[in-house]
Amino acid sequence: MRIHVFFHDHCFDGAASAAVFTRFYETCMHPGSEFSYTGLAHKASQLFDESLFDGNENAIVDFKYSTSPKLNWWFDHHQSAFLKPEDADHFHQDRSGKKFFDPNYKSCTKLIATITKEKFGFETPDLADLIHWADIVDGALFPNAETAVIMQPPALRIALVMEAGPDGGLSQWLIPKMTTTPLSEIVKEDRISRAFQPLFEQHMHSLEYIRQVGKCDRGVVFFDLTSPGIEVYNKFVPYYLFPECVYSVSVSPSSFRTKISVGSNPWNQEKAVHNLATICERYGGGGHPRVGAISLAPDSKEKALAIAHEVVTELQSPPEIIKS
Ligand SMILES: [Mn+2]
Repeated sequence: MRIHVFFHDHCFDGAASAAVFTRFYETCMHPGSEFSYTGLAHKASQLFDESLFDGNENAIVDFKYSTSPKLNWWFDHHQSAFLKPEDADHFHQDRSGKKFFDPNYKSCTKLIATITKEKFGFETPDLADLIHWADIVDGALFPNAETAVIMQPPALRIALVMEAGPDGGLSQWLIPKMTTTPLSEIVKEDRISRAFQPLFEQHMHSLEYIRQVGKCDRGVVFFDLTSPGIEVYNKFVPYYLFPECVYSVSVSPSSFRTKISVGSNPWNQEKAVHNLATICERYGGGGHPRVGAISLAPDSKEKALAIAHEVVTELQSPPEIIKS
């Protein structure tokens, strides 16, 4: 069997999900299957090209639903998993027993591990560390901002290389390794360690820039990274630098989009009462209740700044109605 697995690209949870799914499939479905992997990114308009579903079986993990009849397996935990209401209806009518959605999970990796254990009896003690860290990384479950920013644990170093690295084929190389090799070994691989050092220096550089231009007002820190052209930053930096803030809003550039990131301080959650996915959805974005993003076309800096300003203002005021 040839299995084509689609996963959330440049994302630790996306790769870990693909790795756990692979082990599950090999163990419980068809031993000796051949796997290929394709990463997917959230763009202003992400449509699935059906011709991509060219495996004997096709799977999507940690990414939006597709109604294609060629999609056999699907696991996701994003609140905005469905592009259209019809997609959600299609999913709810599915009786294959191979498509699963639960937005209460912190990571898709944990969702896959839990469901495959419950429904298919899949046991995977050697992947417990990978599953544990996918949950921490994707769920922002760090004990403090310093752990997330200083990055001692191997999973965090690998996540940095994955999220920020220009190495396009990294996930395809990493996913098969993740199925069998401990993170403490993977982190020592040249392909990771060589990429890590300059990225960590860049990370410290962007940290200093955000320290200079970031402003925290009424619980919301805002910074614009379009002028220095900083495409990626560690999302915990604002909370490390401004521990008193509740939300962070930023605008960052890249070749294929202008991105507005909206996050909430994991160490100040009792004050974070807005649903960020709902706010972002209003502007065509999405995410989770505690973290979301809006993608615009690459030349939309002014529009992005205007939207960011609206979001900042909204987050500075209490939600109009808090439904219980
Ligand atoms: Mn995820």
